[in-house]
Amino acid sequence: MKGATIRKLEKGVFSPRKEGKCEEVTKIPTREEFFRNYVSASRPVIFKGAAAKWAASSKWTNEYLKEEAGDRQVHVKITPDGEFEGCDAASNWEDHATRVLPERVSSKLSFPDLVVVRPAPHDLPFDEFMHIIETRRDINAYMEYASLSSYLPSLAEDVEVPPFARNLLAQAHFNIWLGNGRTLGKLHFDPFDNLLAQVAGEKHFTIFPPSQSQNLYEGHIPEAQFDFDFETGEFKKKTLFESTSMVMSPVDLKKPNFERFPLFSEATSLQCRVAQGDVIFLPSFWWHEVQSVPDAASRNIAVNYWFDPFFTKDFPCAACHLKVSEKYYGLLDLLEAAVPKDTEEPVPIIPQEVVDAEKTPKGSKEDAPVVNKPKEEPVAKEETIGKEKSKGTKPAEKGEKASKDSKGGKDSKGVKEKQKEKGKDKDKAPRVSDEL
Ligand SMILES: O=C(O)CCC(=O)C(=O)O
Repeated sequence: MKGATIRKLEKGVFSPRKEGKCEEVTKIPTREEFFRNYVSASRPVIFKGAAAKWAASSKWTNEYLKEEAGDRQVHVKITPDGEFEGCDAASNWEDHATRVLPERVSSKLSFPDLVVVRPAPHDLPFDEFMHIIETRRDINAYMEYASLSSYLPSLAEDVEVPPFARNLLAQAHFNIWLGNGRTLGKLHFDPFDNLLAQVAGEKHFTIFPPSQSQNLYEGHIPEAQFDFDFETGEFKKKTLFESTSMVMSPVDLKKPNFERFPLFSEATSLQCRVAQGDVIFLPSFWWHEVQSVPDAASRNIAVNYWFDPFFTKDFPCAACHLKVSEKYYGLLDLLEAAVPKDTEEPVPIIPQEVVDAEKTPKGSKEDAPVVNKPKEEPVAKEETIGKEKSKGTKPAEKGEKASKDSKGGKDSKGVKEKQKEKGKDKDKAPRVSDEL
């Protein structure tokens, strides 16, 4: 019985074949509806206003944040142009002349001339960081995927996992994203189910389903990291690493190079505008680029929960399909219990016309010219310290991942120590990278 359900879910994952917008709902779902219609369908959705009543929405003025947590030490990332983890030519980096990648790494690279650019890491008191956000226009400092409960624990009580997502998936990380609202997280995926709540400002997501991974050239890309001198304000493109990112796309959505990445012309995206108070559900392995937009106080604040994924897959592996994680087989009873006796179909809350529109066959008028566009709006990235592909996406990444996460320092210890050894960003919550 479960086998049939699993096959049906895996075959039925949401995979839009024409450009469009994210679904938006104003009715907050029950836990069963959330699971059935979104999590177990790998279907993104925006729940309008689902976090509007959070205490954070009214309390988190800049003054309150500084008063409450100003003396906490935080870990931030800095870039000159607001782009976080985009790709660059390796030849632009100082170390380039002397770097020789070992065969075990170079043999895995489809684009050996490219690097994923990590921002410069910096630790400082939170009130100094807020001062930078408020006053400096020459640099872009971002607390990205920073553990809220580790760095700013007193703020954690002002937010909560939305009721429809409680007691469902296992929480892996609990992050704050706080910046000047001019940051662009470049195109990537995360091996987590993501619920992100917008506290201040907006985020504009451009998203692509996991089925587009070949069109987005999923693969290993070596990493580099900016050096930043706080005294002089100077950035240097200095350090190249042997480690590789496994989750970033080499395609630049703002200026796609169709000659180099011809399959990208086949990729179809959805645009998702997450306004203040909204919560977006972004299923695991969905590609996303995220343009932040500031509020009137020139900042952008979001909080997100990353959950161990309901659908998992090996990565990087552009041809691999999503599989229901064994970890969640027990949850399938929720689907079976909710199915009316005389039918095996789950009860949709998605309007039938939306379902029909999605089934429009490729080559039909509607899905004709696939324009990839976010001419105006880019999107996000993020990193994860990776693992060997053969180890899959299970607890491995979790242990390696990121920064101090919502489960405290335990999970991050391995990562921190490894990164210290490597001289890299000590507790970046990686956009999965790999030591090949
Ligand atoms: O908001 C951003 O800058 C990126 C967000 C993101 O990548 C995520 O929520 O996974």
